[in-house]
Amino acid sequence: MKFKNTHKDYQVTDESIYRSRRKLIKAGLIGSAAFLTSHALALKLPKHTINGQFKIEEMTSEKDATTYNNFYEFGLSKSEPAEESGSLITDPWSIDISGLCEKQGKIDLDKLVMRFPLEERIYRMRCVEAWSMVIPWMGFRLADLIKYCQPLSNAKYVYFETLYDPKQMPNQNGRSIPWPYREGLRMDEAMNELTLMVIGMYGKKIPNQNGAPLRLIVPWKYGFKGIKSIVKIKFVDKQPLNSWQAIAPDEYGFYANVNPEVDHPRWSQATERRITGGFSLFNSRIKTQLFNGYSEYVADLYKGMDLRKFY
Ligand SMILES: Nc1nc2c(c(=O)[nH]1)N[C@H]1C(S)=C(S)[C@@H](COP(=O)(O)O)O[C@H]1N2
Ligand SMILES: [Mo]
Repeated sequence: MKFKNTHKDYQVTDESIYRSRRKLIKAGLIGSAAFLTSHALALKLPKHTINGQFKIEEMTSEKDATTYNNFYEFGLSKSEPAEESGSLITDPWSIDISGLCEKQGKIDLDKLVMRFPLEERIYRMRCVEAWSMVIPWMGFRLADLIKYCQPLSNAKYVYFETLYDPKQMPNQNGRSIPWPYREGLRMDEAMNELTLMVIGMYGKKIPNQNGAPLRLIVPWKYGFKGIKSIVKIKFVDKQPLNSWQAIAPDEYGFYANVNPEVDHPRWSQATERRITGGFSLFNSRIKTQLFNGYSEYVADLYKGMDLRKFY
């Protein structure tokens, strides 16, 4: 796969800064290492670095990534999240930390974000429905947050919950999912360097429909693991039941690792429709990669595990 200019979709407000950055890249001075962006590039985001380590295929346009969504709290169609999520109030926002850890209680998101290094990373996102995108996210490592929480030695999993508030999330009046939306990761998956807590995308604050103000991104897993609008993080000793597994355990497991060889009972996972240049039936079908192409970072986590059994 050829790397294309990762910033072509950006609203770059300061050409000169952009050009000097390109010069540095050409000179090999920053290469794949992270470096500080200017305020111009950061737009309304706090200061963060751009981690070029994960350069991949052509990015999905900002428009597609922010208008073709799954966020059942606002409706079951792909367009409703963007249309209906204006009612969600994301500031102020606090996260409740509990369970098997030293740090306990509510913490203001703004204060939390200030504690950790922020960086942008471009990741593939593969939905279990067999479409995919390439999106520049911005956030901090879940590993940093976990260290801050000081988990106890018997904490084996991290459990997450989305906000439950039918006034702000109108489809929570419906019964599609036993609300709130829930997810979980094994501790070593949560600590993996790829696992991000995301607060921005495309150089801006993350929009409501994509999970504002804080969501999880686990790029080697199916998109449904990437729980949105998180209000609760709990350290637990038993594998938590995630929403999709609770609804249809034969179709959706706890691990949900992207795997072209383990089909969904109702469709193949061998290929995916890559959404670039607008969603259409003619989007290119590409081969799905094991762990969504991130094997080198994550394959060790599953050594000796039967991936058909632990889907
Ligand atoms: N709270 C919540 N989180 C959620 C979902 C949801 O319905 N509710 N959908 C999931 C699914 S199925 C996918 S594919 C991704 C979609 O993220 P995106 O809309 O930012 O592309 O969010 C995931 N996180
Ligand atoms: Mo999904």
